[in-house]
Amino acid sequence: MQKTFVIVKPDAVQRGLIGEITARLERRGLKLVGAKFLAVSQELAETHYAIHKGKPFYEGLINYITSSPVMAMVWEGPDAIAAVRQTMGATRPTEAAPGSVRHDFGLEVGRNLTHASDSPENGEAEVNLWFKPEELVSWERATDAWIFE
Ligand code: D4T
Repeated sequence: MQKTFVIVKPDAVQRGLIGEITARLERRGLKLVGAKFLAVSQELAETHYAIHKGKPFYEGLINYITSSPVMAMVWEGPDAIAAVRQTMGATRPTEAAPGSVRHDFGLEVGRNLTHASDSPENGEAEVNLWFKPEELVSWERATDAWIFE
């Protein structure tokens, strides 16, 4: 089973969308295995977005993610990385598929509501960056057999 890392970003938290976004992932059948509500430090933001350092939008991105609390989560499921990115929609809300989170709630790439890991390697690295092993919960869900083949 694959794990993926999700952030409900400051704009989505401020807009009261933690429940809406979480509900969409739950409804899809993904399983929550870790969650925490936190203020992102400058250091954590810079490590998480290290790949974007030097790009024109980098400073704005760091300011945005550290501006207000976020909800960080780990979700599990078959092909969870692809499934969650599909639920979130394309990075630019105006390119996101109708019905996706970014389409339904967003307009601008710099206020795109969520983050979701984009590869198994990044997923693993991001889970390890944001969560200690003991903060992840391995659990049996009563509906697993009706969702996972
Ligand atoms: P995140 O990482 O936030 O889930 O976004 P994506 O994985 O969908 O997209 P990304 O890594 O390409 O971009 C990271 C982050 O930077 C912001 N951004 C991106 C921006 O403000 N302007 C831009 O032109 C781009 C490409 C949005 C997401």
